Amino acid sequence: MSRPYTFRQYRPRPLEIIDTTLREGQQSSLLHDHHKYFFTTQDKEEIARALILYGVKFIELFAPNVSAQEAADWDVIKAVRDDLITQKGYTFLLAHVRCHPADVEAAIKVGADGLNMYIGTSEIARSYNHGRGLEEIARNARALIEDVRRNHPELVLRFSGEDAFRTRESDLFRVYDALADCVDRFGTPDTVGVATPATVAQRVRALRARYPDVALEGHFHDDRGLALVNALEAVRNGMQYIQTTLLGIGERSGITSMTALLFNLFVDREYDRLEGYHLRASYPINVMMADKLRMLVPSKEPVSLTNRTHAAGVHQKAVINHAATYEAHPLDQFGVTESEVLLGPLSGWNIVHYFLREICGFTLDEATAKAITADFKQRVYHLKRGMSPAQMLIDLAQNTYGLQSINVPEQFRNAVEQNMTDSTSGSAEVGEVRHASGVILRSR
Ligand code: HCA
Ligand code: CU
Repeated sequence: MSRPYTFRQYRPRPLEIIDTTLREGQQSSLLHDHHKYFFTTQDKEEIARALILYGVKFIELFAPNVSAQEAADWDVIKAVRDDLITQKGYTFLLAHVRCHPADVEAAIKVGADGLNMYIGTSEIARSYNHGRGLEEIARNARALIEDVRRNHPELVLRFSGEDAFRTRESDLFRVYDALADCVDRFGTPDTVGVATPATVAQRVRALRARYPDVALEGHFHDDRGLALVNALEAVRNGMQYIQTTLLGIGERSGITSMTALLFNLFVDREYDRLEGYHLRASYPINVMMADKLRMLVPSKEPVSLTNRTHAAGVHQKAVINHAATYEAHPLDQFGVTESEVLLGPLSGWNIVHYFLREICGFTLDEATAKAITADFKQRVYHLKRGMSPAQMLIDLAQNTYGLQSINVPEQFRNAVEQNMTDSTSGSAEVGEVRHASGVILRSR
């Protein structure tokens, strides 16, 4: 099969994300169990397109023999990739394959750019998954890989000892020693999420020392909540390829989130590892993914609006003055371009005064603002369904306290609104007001 471009012509960047949202991500219980929903072909197209536009150069897909649908979707995703070559360069589509000729043949037939081969190497995987010994694993893998190399030298080949972090180092070496001269990368998946930053650092260093000519790839599961920190530690110790998914979705609690990893590298000033990634698209890509999962961007995701949302009165007052008081990180550079202040029972009189005066245009003094706030804090607990705290506050101000807003004649309205809202951010929705400081007030 002739290709316009192959891995041999590519010079890998200091950090290459291998996104596996369309492979590992599809194993998430969020799809199967909770939402009883599967990615449509269109979802996959959109995810692939977003990843490529973001700057990802390696996308992992299932071997096409997993299901007829997966096989058909290869062509669709290839078309998306081809469509973006002029704009973004080439993106490698990698097939996740067992060390099995059936998987390998199917992947080659569908036009994969590379093969991500895996087989369990830990004692438990060997006993309960496939029953083979280390020598047999190495011998079979070598035969298969040599064959692929000979017939398809353009393919980029990776070999992973599945459950690598429960595989004794000496056992992993026995298998990897036999393959080091015929693969491009070794994967070291932490299949069940047992690794810690210390074990990751030790493993990466040992593998680098032993196989200086083979690139290393990590894949860290989040069973202990360490997927992010393990990936960071791997990168710091010289691992060049990291597998991630959008929002970190995957089997069980998932793996490292792509934007969380890149955001942390940025915070730690590892700028050279961020070459080619469109960081400002981080929040939008998270929103796109959350949307597909029919949820909000999770609150634990570092690149989230939650991290720029303030509910406590003390925080709200300070953020209005100077957002950095409660926002330490450059989230605007990751596409979270506004702070959010939620009006609610924890809001203080400062924000109520600010909202009613600056945003709604009421004339009121501080004493009235304090009285309204006290009232608001009681009533907001009994909010009627469908009414927002902001509506309640306006209602209170007008009907209980008789506040008047300045009545601006029609022909001047736009000019005044421009003063009160940030003209650069377009029109504000009802119950949502943008302020020139970049703070957005929203009541939900
Ligand atoms: C799987 C297991 C895997 C494979 C990772 C790899 C893991 O779902 O097949 O191929 O490197 O976590 O070990 O995702
Ligand atoms: Cu996995």
